[in-house]
Amino acid sequence: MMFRCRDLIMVSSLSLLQACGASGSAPVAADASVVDAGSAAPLDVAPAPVDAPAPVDVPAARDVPTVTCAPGDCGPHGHSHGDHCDCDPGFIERDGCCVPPPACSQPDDDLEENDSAAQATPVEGSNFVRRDLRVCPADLDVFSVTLRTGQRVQVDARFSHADGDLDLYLFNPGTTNFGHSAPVARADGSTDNERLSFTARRNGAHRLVVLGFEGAENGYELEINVTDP
Ligand SMILES: [Ca+2]
Ligand SMILES: [Ca+2]
Repeated sequence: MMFRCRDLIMVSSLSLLQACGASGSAPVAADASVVDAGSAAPLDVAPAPVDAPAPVDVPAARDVPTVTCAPGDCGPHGHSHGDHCDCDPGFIERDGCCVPPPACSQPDDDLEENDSAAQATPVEGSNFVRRDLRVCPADLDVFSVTLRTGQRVQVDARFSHADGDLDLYLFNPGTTNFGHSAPVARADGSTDNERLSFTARRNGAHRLVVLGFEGAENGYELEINVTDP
C-alpha cells in the first residue's frame, strides 16, 4: 500500500509517521502539498470540541383549551349577536367562535381593573392625558366621562396600527352591556391612531371603551378634551 505523507495527518500510527521522517533521521523531500505537522496546524484536523451552550429556560406554552364551535353558534363561551359573536368576558371572537385570548405580552397598565362600566376610570377635568396605557387581548379599558348636554368631547388614542388595531366607542350614560348596546360615537379605522368626537345629548357619565379589534393588544396614549358649547 502506498501512502503520501499528508495522509499521515489523518492517522496516528507512529510507524507511519516515522516512515515519513517525522521523527526519523532522513529528511523528507520538500513537497508543497505536505503539511508540516510539527510547525503548522494541519488544515484537515477536526476543530476542537466547543462547549455545548447552557440550556435556556423557556416559558411553558400557555395551556389554551381547544374550543369547538358549530357554524353560527359561537361556541360555549358566547352567543351569536347579529353578524358577530357576543363573547363572555375574557374571550375573543376568532372565525365565529369565542375562544380564550393569547396572553398579554407585557404587564397591563396601572389603571386596571377597568374592564367594565362599574370599574370605569373616572376622567377628571377638561383635559385628560395618559401616555402609558395598554389594551391586553380581550381586556377592555373603560373610562367614565361626565358630560352635560351640549358639551363636546374629543378623544384621541395614539398608537401604531401595525402593532395592534385599537378602536374607540362611546356609550350613553347608563350603558353596562357594551356588546348589546349601540355606541353614540365610534372610531374604528385601520390606520394609526383613532379620533372620536361627540356632542352630548344627555347629562351624565358617558362610557368610553378602548378595545383591541379581534383581541388585538397594543400600548397607547389617550387624550380626552371636553369643551363647553
Ligand atoms: Ca388596560
Ligand atoms: Ca383601529
